[in-house]
Amino acid sequence: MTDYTPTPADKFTFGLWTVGNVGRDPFGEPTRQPMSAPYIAQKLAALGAYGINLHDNDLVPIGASAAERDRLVSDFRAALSGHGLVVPMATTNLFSDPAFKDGAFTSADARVRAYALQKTMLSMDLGHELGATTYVFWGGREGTEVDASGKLLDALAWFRDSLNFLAEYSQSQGYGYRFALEPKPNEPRGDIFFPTAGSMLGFIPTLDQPDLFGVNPEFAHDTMAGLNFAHAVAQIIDAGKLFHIDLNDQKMGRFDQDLRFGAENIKTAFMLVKLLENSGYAGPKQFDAHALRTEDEAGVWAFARGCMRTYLILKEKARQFDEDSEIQAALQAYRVQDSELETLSRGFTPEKAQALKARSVDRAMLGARGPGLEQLDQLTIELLLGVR
Ligand code: GCO
Ligand code: MN
Ligand code: MN
Repeated sequence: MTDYTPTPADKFTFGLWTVGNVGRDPFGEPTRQPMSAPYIAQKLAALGAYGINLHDNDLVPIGASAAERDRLVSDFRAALSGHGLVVPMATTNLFSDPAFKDGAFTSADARVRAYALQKTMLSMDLGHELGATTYVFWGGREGTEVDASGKLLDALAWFRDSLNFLAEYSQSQGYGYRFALEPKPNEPRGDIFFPTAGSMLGFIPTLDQPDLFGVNPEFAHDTMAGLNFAHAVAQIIDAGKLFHIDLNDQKMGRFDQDLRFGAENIKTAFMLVKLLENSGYAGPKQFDAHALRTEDEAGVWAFARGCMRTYLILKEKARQFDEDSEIQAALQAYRVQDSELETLSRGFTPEKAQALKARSVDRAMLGARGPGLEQLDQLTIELLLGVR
């Protein structure tokens, strides 16, 4: 591949809220004008994107009249079909309105929990109308600053009840959604419930219909917490739960930066792309990020183009990695195979256990071996730097 221009076959998606981000931060006012959803569809289609995802209120302002809702939805649908874009994923804004300031499904106020359910059902109706088949739950306000509030166990139960209710709602309506739970450790809450992929994977089997639920991991969320995102995604793939993915970038230990994909951690981004491509993940790849606050509209489209272009460049690098004979030789040398020992070590029998226990081990030889990882890593770096 020499041209890194995406096509819809690459399945790149953006949230309306990503390229539509107006550059507001806790210290400063917006630096860009809002853009309408049909205009965003036109621009993203021209760049080669596959689809657009949305929160209910990215399209329909909270409190809009039925007539206004219908007009906004039909204008957006016309733009989508006119530009050949789809809406693979929908989600609910359960974090902007002050009603949700202390949580939505995990609020200590039963009235807020009921409102969160109502709002989510209406948003699921909207998503279905637009063709979405994946529904994301990101619990941005589902957390605490004050644990003396004493709701740690209750919150888990309330969250479970809500997801069980909504899964049944989807089925009763014939929507057929698959649900993707998105972990994040903090921001906007001091501590958000279910901070990691592992927390979600542990929680899913406690739901009434666990097969309907998977994970929507995000690069920045693990990186903020100092975790390795590729490791998290590998565990989700291993569990068969990669239902959706949010790609962006982030410096470790900072505020939530939502940087352009590949802007910061090239090596982890490379390992991630390689993992996704080799795993056969066939779902959409959403860029959940936004242009820097410094940028004007041209910078927004440069940001969007850059996310997709970097992914495609890394995808090509992954193919080169797999075809590079020196790298492949280093990988082969790294893995030591021993078919007799591998047979003994897999699939317990009392005889195998006895034979293994009786075996003499040359610890000094094992400890003395150099696995060649410095050389492998340098080769990887040189590949990424473009000199291989
Ligand atoms: C964040 C989250 C959100 C969610 C979005 C869709 O850090 O703000 O990543 O962007 O992904 O609400 O669920
Ligand atoms: Mn995020
Ligand atoms: Mn996200």
